[in-house]
Amino acid sequence: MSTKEQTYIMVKPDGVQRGLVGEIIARFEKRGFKLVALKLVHATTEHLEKHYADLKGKPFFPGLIKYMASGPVVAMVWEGLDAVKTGRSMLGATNPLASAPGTIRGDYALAVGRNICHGSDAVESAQKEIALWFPEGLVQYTNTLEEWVF
Ligand code: RTP
Repeated sequence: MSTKEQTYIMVKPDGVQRGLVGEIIARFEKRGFKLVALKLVHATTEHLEKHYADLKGKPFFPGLIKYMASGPVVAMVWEGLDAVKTGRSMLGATNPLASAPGTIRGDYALAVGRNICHGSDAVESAQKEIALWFPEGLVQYTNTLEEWVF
């Protein structure tokens, strides 16, 4: 059964540099998700190490942190039916060479180390990531989706 969820979606520094922020937001809006938090952040190394704590032992970890700290990211929370799983399918496979055309990475990326965007991989990790990036909380409001989609 589909349930209303929240997921953490982030445009990585290469996505911001390449001017893909609007495109990524548009895809989530048009799909029918509700934006409940958004900010542009130049994250510290310490903050990014917390976000990627699960990957700490990986050989690509230092390069990943350097890349993520190289410029601002757009941090967002999107809400809607099966937001976590559907958000991941909209992003495409982690390695853009394996991402299907029509996905964000499949349309705009070629390299796993520059794959434009991040999306939570489970409801529990979404909750942790949302708490890490938005300790101030989310924005409460009603829009037409409440009536027309949900
Ligand atoms: P993300 O967290 O960014 O949505 O990515 P993911 O869950 O699909 O993939 P994960 O395995 O958690 O990797 C996180 C990010 O690390 C970079 N990466 N580089 N072999 C490599 O050089 C390599 N593998 C992963 C990617 O930026 C990936 O999104």
